[in-house]
Amino acid sequence: MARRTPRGLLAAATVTVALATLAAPASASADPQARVFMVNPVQSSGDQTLVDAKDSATSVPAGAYATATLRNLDSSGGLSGKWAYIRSDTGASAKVADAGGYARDDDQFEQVMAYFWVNEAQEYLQSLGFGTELPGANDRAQPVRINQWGADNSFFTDKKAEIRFGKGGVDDAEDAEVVVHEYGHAVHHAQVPGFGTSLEAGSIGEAWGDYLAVSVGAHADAKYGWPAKADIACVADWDAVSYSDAPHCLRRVDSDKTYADKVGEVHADGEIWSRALFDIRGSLGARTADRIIVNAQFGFAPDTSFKDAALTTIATAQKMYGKSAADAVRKAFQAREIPGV
Ligand SMILES: [Ca+2]
Ligand SMILES: [Ca+2]
Ligand SMILES: [Ca+2]
Ligand SMILES: [Zn+2]
Repeated sequence: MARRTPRGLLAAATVTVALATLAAPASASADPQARVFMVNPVQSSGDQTLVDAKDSATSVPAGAYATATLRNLDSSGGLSGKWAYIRSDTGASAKVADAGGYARDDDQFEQVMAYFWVNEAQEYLQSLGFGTELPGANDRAQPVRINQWGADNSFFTDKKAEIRFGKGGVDDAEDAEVVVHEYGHAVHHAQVPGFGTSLEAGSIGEAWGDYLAVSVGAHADAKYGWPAKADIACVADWDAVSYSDAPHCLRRVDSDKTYADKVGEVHADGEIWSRALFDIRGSLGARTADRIIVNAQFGFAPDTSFKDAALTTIATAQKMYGKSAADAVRKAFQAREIPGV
């Protein structure tokens, strides 16, 4: 009966168009593929003897790479998309069409890794509801600059809201946990502009980057079925081969540090906070923990203290999930002996 009305005819025509779109050859719309490390080669293989060997292609076996889809790209043909765009200062810019063929000795490999893992991190936050049910947390195209510095240092600059990856030792962007750590700073800055002006706030920033790196890596491993053969609490297993003893870790998120162990350096003191985040994950599971942790961060002052940030996180847990969740969060901060919690 509806087909007799003009509106019904239009609807029928629309259905035909939709079916034609679906029937288009899959190859025409297939997402581009890239070679990436499965978080990092030490974590995925468990081989603590891997070495950088001056960016040698042969020092990492072919089995350390996986082929994965590059998502959310624009139509430029370069590494530019909804959640990330890559600027390169060394070497030619990566082409999406070639992304399935780069190896670690190609400058373009780090560009691909940075795009893939920044996108992966924002997709993870989106999957937690940030950007839909909850406010977005850096839900914009993140600028990333590769190999800006020869030094073994990567950082987030809040003037340009840009992430820069260095290339000392293992090229920093060859380790997804370094990429996501830096992205963590961008997330914090997007949530609270200028975040990190006190020593304790700066420590929370480092802790969050480390924790996010572990969480996004674990999520990706589960999602893609990638192997994880190193301790989950170890951050940047691959970047750290050039400066740590085995098992190689830049830092850990399961240290026994308490508030009394503060030394006045943000990375070291961050291990107090990241252990609390890791314990919240252990109590509540990754998804609930991360929804609470990220949502709480919107309420942190730029110069927050451990105490104030802990109390805000406990209150956020109470509001989102009730008393038992709030109790679990409080217990995690109390175990770190943060005063006033
Ligand atoms: Ca490299
Ligand atoms: Ca490095
Ligand atoms: Ca790791
Ligand atoms: Zn950092």
